[in-house]
Amino acid sequence: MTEETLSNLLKEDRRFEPPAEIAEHANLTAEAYDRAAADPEAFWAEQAGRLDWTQQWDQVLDWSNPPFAKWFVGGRLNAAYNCVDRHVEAGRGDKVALHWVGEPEGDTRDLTYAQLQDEVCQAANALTELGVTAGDRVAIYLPMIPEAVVAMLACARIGAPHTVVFGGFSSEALASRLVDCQAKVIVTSDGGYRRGSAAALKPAVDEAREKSSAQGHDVEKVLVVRRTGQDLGEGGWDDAVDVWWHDAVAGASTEHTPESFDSEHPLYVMYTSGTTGKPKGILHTTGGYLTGTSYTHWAVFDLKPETDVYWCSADIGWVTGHSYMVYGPLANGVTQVMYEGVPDSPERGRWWKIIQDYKVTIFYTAPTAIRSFMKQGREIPDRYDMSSLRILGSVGEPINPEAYVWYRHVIGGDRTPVVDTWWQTETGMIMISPLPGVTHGKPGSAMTPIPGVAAEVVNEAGEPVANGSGGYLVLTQPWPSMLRTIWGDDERFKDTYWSRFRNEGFYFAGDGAKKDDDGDIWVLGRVDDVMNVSGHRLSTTEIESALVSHPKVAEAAVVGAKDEDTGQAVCAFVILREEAGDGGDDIVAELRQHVRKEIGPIATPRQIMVVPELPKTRSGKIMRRLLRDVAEHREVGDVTTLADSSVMDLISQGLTGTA
Ligand code: 6R9
Repeated sequence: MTEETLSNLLKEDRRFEPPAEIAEHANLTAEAYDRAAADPEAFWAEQAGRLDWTQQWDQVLDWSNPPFAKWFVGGRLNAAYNCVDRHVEAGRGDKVALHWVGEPEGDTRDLTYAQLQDEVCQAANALTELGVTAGDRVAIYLPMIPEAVVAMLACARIGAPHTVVFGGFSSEALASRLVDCQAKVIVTSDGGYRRGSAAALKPAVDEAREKSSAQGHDVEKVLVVRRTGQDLGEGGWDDAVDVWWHDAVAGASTEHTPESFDSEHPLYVMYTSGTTGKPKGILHTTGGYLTGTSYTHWAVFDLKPETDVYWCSADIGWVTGHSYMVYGPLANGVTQVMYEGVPDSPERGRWWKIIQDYKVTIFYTAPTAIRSFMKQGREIPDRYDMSSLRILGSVGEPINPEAYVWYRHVIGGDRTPVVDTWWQTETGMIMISPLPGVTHGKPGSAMTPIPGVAAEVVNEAGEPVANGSGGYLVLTQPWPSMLRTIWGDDERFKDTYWSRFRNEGFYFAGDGAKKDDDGDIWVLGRVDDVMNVSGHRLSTTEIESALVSHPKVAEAAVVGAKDEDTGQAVCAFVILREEAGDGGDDIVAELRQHVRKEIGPIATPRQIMVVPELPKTRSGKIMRRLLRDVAEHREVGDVTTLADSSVMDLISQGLTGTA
């Protein structure tokens, strides 16, 4: 990214001071930044002390063979023990670990830490009985039900790395993951609830198993939770392979002695899409990952485990569900909410009602959700009492300043700091974020690396850019929860993340970013989302934020489409706010004029299409590749990772009558 661009976002000058009550009792204060920078290893050793180790490490970091790191070398621990048993042993067995809220109204379940311990032990015994031993991989393909958490922890307890596959993914996507990590067992359910009706899961597992066998890998057992009770259909059950959870797990002993594993023992593999077709299996290991997630969950959300009620709306099939619904929060022994369904079923206030009912104090969600609530208008959240909230978090994409301010104002009643947290599947933990009691909020900026983390924005030559300039976001020092490799592909690991700035030894995140005049970081999205219009580099985020700042616009996605004259041209897809109706006859001209005014003539969209929905992944990332297909009049490509695959049809239908 060059200097001439990306200046519009930085005109954003609203600032929010940390509230006095939070600052006064903050878990971390400003001093932590310097202390951590002065001696990172000592700082991380201190954070590792949050966990219970059965054997202390001999060395904090072994970085003798970069980029292959080892953290807390020689240390031993059990991740599930740290997330569950130790809280029970400390007398907190009766504390609620999960307030689970099913999608059908009234279908709720509270699990205490003691109950969670019993179920995890039972599931660990059942998996062992099915032949799973330490090192074997277990695939988990479940809806957002407590058994998903139990299954993950049971795997961790017996040292079997799990790979959770989002329940909305196709049998094809599941099969490719089964084959890549050679999963021995799958944990799934008959189905799950979505918008009030039961949707089958098990048939997709059967298909995936067949596809996997055709590629030479046989899954041995499938453990099936009965969630919906739906008919499995003809041939829908294979006695040689399929086992009911309620038989195998509920019948198992609640006694299980956790074994200690090496700090570097694999904890899980999480697949994330790469720039090429084949998804990358990101490997996380035990001691460093748990240290990183528990520390950041405590520091970034200023967690008070005794009194907070925490809710992260992410799906468990996404890394956020792993780090900030399972491992971080449970290691910290907090009470949290887990919700099965979609935000707007059976009614649009569902999320806000959950916050009201459970008196949620910390809420963590994605910009895409916030923008869709903006679209519906504030009357809906205004019906609920959300005064319990004290901290709001955002993750997954750059949060547009308008969405940030709306979130703070409408959901947070103008009291709550918003922490815009930048991180990745690969980083395992939050890396760049404000600290709610220390940093003032700047809408749209993730601010600075948290204490213990070293990040920079560099130019092509790997040199830090000056304040006010843009470049590539890199991490300049190893961190405990860093990915260890791509499963089975060390070369791809080195190429993807460590080759671009090989000489400097930097981790290349794949994101573009800018430092403002104060040196604070604004993440601008993936570097491949940058357009080149008549030789000017424009970021999609910048134009999208300009569009979202128009009062009639709720969401916008911008892509660069091939253009004979300008190389690429700006094409925008917008969703209007409900109160804007159809936007009026001149809506397209009005929005083009708005972008022109906000950024400049060069950024004026060639085309603006008003659409009812945008194609997104489950983690809320807009799939611009598909929109580019539309903009360039191509057949729409692979949609298997879309959260809702019907969206592309809606968009094509909605395209009549646009400029
Ligand atoms: C946790 C997660 C990682 C990519 C990342 C970046 C984008 C995430 C962001 C953000 C701007 C933030 N991203 N958080 N961009 N501001 N606060 O999302 O992991 O699914 O692996 O995605 O998401 O582009 O590189 P993952």
